[in-house]
Amino acid sequence: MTPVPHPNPLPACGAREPSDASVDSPVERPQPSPPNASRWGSDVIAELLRELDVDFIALTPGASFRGLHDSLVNHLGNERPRMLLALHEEHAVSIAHGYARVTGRPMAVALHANVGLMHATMAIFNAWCDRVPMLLLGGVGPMDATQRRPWVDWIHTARDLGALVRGYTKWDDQPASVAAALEAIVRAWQITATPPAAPVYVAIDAALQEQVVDARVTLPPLERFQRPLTGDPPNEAVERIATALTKAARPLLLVGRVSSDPADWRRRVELAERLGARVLTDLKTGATFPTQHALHPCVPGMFVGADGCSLIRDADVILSLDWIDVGGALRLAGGGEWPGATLIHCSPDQYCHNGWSMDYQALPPADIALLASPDALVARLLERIDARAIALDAERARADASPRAATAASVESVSRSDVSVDELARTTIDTLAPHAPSYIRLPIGWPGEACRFAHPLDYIGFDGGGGIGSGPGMAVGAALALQSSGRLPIAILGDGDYLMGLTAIWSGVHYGVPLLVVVANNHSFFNDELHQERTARVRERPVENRWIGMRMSDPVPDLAKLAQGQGAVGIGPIADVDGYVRALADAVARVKAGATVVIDVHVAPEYARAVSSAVVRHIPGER
Ligand SMILES: Cc1ncc(C[n+]2csc(CCOP(=O)(O)OP(=O)(O)O)c2C)c(N)n1
Ligand SMILES: [Mg+2]
Repeated sequence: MTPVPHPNPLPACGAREPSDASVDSPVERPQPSPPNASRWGSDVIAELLRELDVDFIALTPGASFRGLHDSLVNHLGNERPRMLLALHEEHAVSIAHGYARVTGRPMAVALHANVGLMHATMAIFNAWCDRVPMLLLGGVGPMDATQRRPWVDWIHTARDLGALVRGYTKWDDQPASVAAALEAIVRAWQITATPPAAPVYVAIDAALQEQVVDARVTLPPLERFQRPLTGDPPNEAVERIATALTKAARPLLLVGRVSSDPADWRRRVELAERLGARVLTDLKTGATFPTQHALHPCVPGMFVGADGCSLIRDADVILSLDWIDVGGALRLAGGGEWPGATLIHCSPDQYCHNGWSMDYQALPPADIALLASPDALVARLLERIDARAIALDAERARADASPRAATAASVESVSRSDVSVDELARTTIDTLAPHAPSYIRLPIGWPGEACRFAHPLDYIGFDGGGGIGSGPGMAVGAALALQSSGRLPIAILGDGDYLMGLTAIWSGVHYGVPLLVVVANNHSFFNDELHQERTARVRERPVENRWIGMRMSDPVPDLAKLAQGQGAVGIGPIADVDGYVRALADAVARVKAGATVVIDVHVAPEYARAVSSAVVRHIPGER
């Protein structure tokens, strides 16, 4: 994701109404230490975080960073960065992930050695795959063994803690002095947000944090340590791409990881319209193109559907704007062969590919490949592509592209006793439409027909790495960032995702974050039921056993009570559409008054049909 100007600046510290959020409560805003107080290593590090303009530092406490913790509270007065207490390190990272998805800005996260970092790993992997910036700070040591307490300092020290996350962070370091720690953090701050953005990790020796530093240890002059400017697409390449696109009879744009700046959004629409190009988007990224536009004929999903595949096969020139797995999409469309279209692939992603993680996806057969910002390429193409030169083709394409019905009943109903997934989707979008909703997350089985996006904030995106349990944390982080946007933040989560990550809701309540979570509760890790069903079918075994080891029943967890037990408003269980409409009305009023609300809706164990056939990988031996 390209960092964009903060779309919804948070109020300056202390600028909110006193009742607005307990983040500003006096008990959490202690007096900072006087300017001439003695300075500890961690004081200088905390001062640097302030100079870097770090808004928040999410954490679950740990003694390996007790020095830094003290400096944030008692030296800086818990103001810029402000602490966000999370009940699990995975939530701390997910909160930072959701926040970065909305703002493009890195949040800091403090992680205890070794166990806190171990807890955080899945969420770090999610953030890595999603290419969001994040400054991970860890405590470690003391590395000087003579300073270690017996037992606990030994089990919470590792020689190379960064090795735990090196495969899915962009850079890591374990500096050996306070001055080196300052340099490492400035470097980390540059690297994390330089495209492709990704988390970075700096482990800071507990002994360095707790040593007294003299006046010679000063903050680096940050104005002299600017983030590097990244390369513009070369003129010659832009010229070739413009020529290929204007000559194309059936151009296709695959819009993937692009900026969430509304000006970039408008430029993408302009380019598609000038070219008369069809456009595909998907739900792995946030909203990137108006889904109801006539040039966007297919509904978005996690996978390219049959109609999207036929557009790919039909295209003669394809421009991939950092589409996630363009090689895989082309191979899927071609039934294992590459379709004949000329492929132009613009993505800075190769800069962060490594030998551990394969989230770089299939190698695309790119005729022109550009390691550059896709948004910069679109802007440059608009300077060269003259609408009049291709007006006839564009007209033809527009006439061909017939707008879809807004929703289609494309779900396979299994049970009528609960709300169907289609009913859940239709009721949610219709009821919330007047309230400017921002869909932070949608569940795996969501029908693409229910996605009506007209602005980057209409849909924030998915989890990046397919790590279940990130939903509640990401929802809290994104909702925190959306606070002054005038948007109604809503996350629709699977019950498995909610149950794995639900104590992140406590942080939302504690910090007064207005948020609506709707749990599409099918009492199951249902995605995997589909896998078991297909496996059983191929092996000619009883498919009716697909639920065993999947269903969360006997007892059925009471999701509303689990929310109430953390101080949130919990509504439900709801098992009918009328009840859901009433619950939504109640929830909207409460969220607008500042509450964190969870609605438990019992839904039929089913996915939208197009989704069920796409999520299950082909099984060897299957016909
Ligand atoms: C951490 C983790 N564990 C297991 C999985 C495998 N997995 C993928 S989807 C899924 C089910 C998710 O359940 P839920 O959130 O209730 O969504 P549903 O499929 O029921 O709609 C599971 C277990 C995963 N992706 N991540
Ligand atoms: Mg489920």
